[in-house]
Amino acid sequence: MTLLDDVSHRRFNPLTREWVLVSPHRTRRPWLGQTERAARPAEQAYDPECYLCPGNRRANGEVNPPYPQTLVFPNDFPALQPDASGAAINDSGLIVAEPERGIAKVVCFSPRHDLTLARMSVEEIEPVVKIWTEEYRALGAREEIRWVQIFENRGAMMGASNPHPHCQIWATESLPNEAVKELSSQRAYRSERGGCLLCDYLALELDAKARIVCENEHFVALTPFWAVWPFETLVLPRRHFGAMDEMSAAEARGLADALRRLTIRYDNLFEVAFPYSMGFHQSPTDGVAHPEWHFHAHFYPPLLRSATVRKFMVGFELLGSPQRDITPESAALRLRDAPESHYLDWPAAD
Ligand code: H2U
Ligand code: ZN
Repeated sequence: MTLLDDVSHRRFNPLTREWVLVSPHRTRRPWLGQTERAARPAEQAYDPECYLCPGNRRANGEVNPPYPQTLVFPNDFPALQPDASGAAINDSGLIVAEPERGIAKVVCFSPRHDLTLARMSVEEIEPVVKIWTEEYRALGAREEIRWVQIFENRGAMMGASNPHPHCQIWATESLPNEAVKELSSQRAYRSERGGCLLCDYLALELDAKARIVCENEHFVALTPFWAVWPFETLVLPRRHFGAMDEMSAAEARGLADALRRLTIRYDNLFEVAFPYSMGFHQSPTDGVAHPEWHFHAHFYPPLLRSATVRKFMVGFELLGSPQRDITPESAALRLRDAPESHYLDWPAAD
């Protein structure tokens, strides 16, 4: 890569078959634009105003039970309706719409309002992985559900409505855009080259080492060669499988451990509760086998150069292609160099 270290270039994303423009020579430009307030972790273990804390009332009037570990409930403001019906519209292939059935749920990771994945132990994250697995399996088994999207918006900057550790699940009748792109790329790769796109990619990255952030026996977190967001990462299992319900107990624990290590490094980068959107891409649940699909998680964090300066997707990025300044290699180096003990646990400096 040395040849491209200091020149504008574009990189190819084989999962989406899209390009990202990289401008490494531009990293020193001054910033006089908008700054954000640094995200501070919630301080109380229980917040009487929080609709996710145990014993509190939600918007629909229901009271949360005194849950000891995790809590799953149907989203009181669901973006999808299970019984959406009506005639599809198709006017000359130009004005096209169809009803979309689906289910939306909320999952609380912990009864503690002040925790985040980075502040939870592996033993505390394991039940979260178990709930994700059960929900993927149960929702995916429904005849009308073809895609189960588990995602976490963390931090007000990413639109999270509440610091209480939680994620959402949207299960849909059709495959969303990203799933369609990734499915077609993984299928084409398998039929043209005989192997798995992400298995082969992981082997290249393990060999190159430049973009590896952290790893354990079962999972590897890396900044993909084609990353768009400054500190974007991809979490990949070493073994080829499509979804959480194919994980062994050791792999489930390995996933909990990988998520913990990665989110601690994120928080330590700027010593803030690092905002991000993350989610899992698992095999479609459309009733056919998916030998091409390699389970993975994407982390898309918006912060760029400090706790208060974020990246915006504007201008050329909306009208052309996404663009980045710092290279994925330098982002990986900074994340790799960040300690694996959380900054809030560091001894106070005198
Ligand atoms: P976000 O933090 O990612 O916005 O997720 C919180 C979800 O919780 C959001 O989708 C739901 C919102 O609709 N919610 C309830 O289901 N019940 C409530 O009492 C408040 C919020
Ligand atoms: Zn709470």
